[in-house]
Amino acid sequence: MKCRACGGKAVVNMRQHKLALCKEHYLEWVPEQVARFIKKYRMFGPDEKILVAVSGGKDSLSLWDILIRLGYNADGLYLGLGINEGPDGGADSGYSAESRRMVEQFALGRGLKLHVVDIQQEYGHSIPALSLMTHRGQNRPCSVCGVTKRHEMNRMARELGYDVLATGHNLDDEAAVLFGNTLSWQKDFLLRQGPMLPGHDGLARKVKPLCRFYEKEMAAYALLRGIDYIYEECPYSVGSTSIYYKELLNQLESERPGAKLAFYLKYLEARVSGLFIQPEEQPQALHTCPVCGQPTQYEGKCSFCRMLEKANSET
Ligand code: Q46
Ligand code: ZN
Ligand code: ZN
Repeated sequence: MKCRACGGKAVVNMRQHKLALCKEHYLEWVPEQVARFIKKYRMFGPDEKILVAVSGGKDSLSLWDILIRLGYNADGLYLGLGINEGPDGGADSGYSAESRRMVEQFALGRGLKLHVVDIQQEYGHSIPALSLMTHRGQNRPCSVCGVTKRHEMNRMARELGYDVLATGHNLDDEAAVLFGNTLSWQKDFLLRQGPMLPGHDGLARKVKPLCRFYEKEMAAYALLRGIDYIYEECPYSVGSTSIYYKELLNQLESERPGAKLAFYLKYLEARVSGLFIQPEEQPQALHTCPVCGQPTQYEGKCSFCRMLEKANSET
């Protein structure tokens, strides 16, 4: 297989794009594509301040690397979830400790600015502890984790004066979410899924510059760039519905290369053509949480503050 750009030995072959590239040209192609998507979906301009949510995985660290290579003003945000299960367990080992090490090493090695919020230090409970206290002893932390991450990412973006919050969701992530929402025609969720969600009522603008890259394309990028990342997934992701949907979509993709990308892109076209958004259905106006001051769709306290209150009443 030869590189389309130089005729040298190709190391990446993207069947869905009918494109094979050598290391050098692949490492140029990825940021060029990201720059194109940033422009196409009007994510942000050259002078805006970007906060990149980094988990220590290949996608978020690659995104940070690419934005810096493209000359953007991008700082990192790491949320310490206190998930210490994993190979060794214990407070300074396991998933959270290892992922934090990866992120800190990445930032330090490149002289980048990293903000760290440790949820346990900030609020008195780790994510698994919050989950146990709010789900009557059941250890299913993903919903608590999702609420907390959304709350903290928005809080930090606003408090620190960033224009936009960027996450490393790739095409496999986005297609799996879309598949789940489509199976049950979750119109509200479908409305809110896109490469760029404008900020409003105290909600930061959110962007996903990697949403058109296959997971294996990002893995290849991280590997070829020599980015050290945490290979393990969060232990609570095992057996999740989203992993099941990813497997189904991978089966489809293996027989029909490009099917996953087409599914997502056709959805984006339908979305802008007004299939989902009727003119009278603009985003719902938000209320302000009286406890933390963050936007919420409920009148009264936001989901995060209600959850924290419940956990504190249990202790
Ligand atoms: S980090 Fe949190 Fe995920 Fe772990 S506890 Fe669940 S939601 S699986 S992306
Ligand atoms: Zn080449
Ligand atoms: Zn609140």
